[in-house]
Amino acid sequence: MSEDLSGIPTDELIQNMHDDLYDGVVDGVAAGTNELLRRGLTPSEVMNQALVGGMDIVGVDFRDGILFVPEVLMAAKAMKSGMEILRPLLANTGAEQIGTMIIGTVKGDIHDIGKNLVAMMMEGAGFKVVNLGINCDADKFLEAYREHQPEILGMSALLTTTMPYMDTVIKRFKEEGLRDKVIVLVGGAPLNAAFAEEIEADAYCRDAAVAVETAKKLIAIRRGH
Ligand code: B1M
Repeated sequence: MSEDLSGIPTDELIQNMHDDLYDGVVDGVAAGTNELLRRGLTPSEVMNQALVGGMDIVGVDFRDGILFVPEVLMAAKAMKSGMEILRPLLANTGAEQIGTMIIGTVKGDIHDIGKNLVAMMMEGAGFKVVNLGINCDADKFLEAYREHQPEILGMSALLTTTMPYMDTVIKRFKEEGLRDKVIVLVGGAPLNAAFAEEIEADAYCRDAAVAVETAKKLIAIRRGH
């Protein structure tokens, strides 16, 4: 999709980007992202409609055994090319710094697209974000807590087999006497509010926008306003 995109209707362009994401065409996704921004779509609209929408289709065919890991990795690479273009736009809203968040994908799990999206949106909302990456064990979260003294600890898990590790992290924070000092937000496709409650996280966040809202709300409550 390196041709002139200006004549393609927006709906069709988004559809083409879904196809390019599905096929792992990095340049096509990057070019489409730039073109949608040029047309005046907001960075969030481009992210949700073109990128997340495309990855949802990949997810369905991955689940159904139509796509396999190598193809999904290519799709992830294409998605990241679009996210890189959006990152500075989402992260530079000039918002006043509200607080600090550490965030990581838990041990055993290497999915990082959603977690990175949450990190970007939190930065855009005025948080300092320390992104700990993937496969984070409890020690890594604890070390980062001690170094950065964040108000928010965010954890992401995309696998039903790794989500229980969030409980391990929270228990370690309790053992170290640190649990009450930090707001714990959790997210990822297999989670829900009941799970968050069960492991005594402060909240489950369905998506990045909810993570931002919830973080702001819980910080305000904690600060007493
Ligand atoms: Co994987 N994978 N994957 N995968 N993969 C899933 C998660 C799966 C649902 C696919 C499926 O079967 N339909 C399935 C899990 C099934 C289950 O456990 N119930 C699965 C599987 C099985 C696997 C492997 C085991 C496959 C294998 O090897 N046989 C393997 C595991 C590797 C491991 O982690 N140890 C694996 C590997 C991979 C790739 C490496 C190929 C690649 C990851 C690349 C990368 O991330 N760099 C990959 C991908 C891309 C997916 C799917 C297709 C897409 C995930 C994604 O990026 N979505 C996924 C299918 C799906 O989820 N529908 C799938 C887009 C992203 C924007 O959404 O991550 O949900 P999401 O994030 C959202 C919210 O969930 C929330 O906000 C985000 C933005 O709105 N959120 C948070 C997420 N984290 C948050 C943290 C917060 C708050 C909100 O903190 C406060």
